Amino acid sequence: MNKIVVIQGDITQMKVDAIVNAANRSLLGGGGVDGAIHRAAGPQLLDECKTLGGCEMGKAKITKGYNLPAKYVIHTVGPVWYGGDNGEEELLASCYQSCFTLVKDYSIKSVAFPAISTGVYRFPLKKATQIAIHETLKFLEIYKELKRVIFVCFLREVFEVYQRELAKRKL
Ligand code: AR6
Repeated sequence: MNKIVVIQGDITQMKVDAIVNAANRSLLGGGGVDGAIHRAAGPQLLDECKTLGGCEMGKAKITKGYNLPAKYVIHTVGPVWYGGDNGEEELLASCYQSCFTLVKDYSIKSVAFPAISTGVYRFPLKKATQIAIHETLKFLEIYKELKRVIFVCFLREVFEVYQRELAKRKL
C-alpha cells in the first residue's frame, strides 16, 4: 500500500521510469495531459508515435521519453464517458491493465499515472479514481518488482478525491 503515492503536480516533471499518457486513438497528440507530454518530450516523440499505427481504446503502447525526465511514455486510450452503459468502466480498467502489462514487460520499477479519461473524456472522477486504485492494488499484489506508483493530479479537486479514495482502502 505504501508503494502508492498521490501528489498534485505536472506529470511531465516526474523522474520515474515511465509516465502514462491519456492519449486518443491516433496517438498523434492532443490537448490536456497529452499536449503537455508532447511539448515537454519534444518532436521526436511524435515521430515515434507516427510509426505505431494508433492504439485501440482500452489498450496501451510504449515509446521512449526523449526530453522528459522519464525513460518511457506509456500511451493509453481511455473511454469517452457516454453514461456508463457502453462498457466505459471495463474499458478504463483495461487501460490500467494494459499499462501494467507494459510495466512488467519493460521491467519498469516506478510509474506515474494521470487521471485517465477524467478530463475531456468526462469520466466521473470518483468512479475513475476507484478503478485506478483497484487495478493498481491488484497488480502490486502479483508483481512485487514494481516499487512505486504515483498518481499525479493536476487539479486540486482531483488530488482530494484520490486522497480520499486511497484513505478508504487503507482503513
Ligand atoms: N499532468 C498531470 N495531469 C494533467 C496534466 C499534466 N501536465 N494536464 C492535464 N492533466 P485529459 P482525457 C489532467 O483531458 O480525459 C487529449 O486531447 C487533467 O486535469 O488530458 O483522458 C487526448 O489527445 C485531467 O485530470 O485526458 C485525448 O483526445 C486528466 O489529466 C483526450 O484529451 C485527464 O484529462 C483524452 O481525454
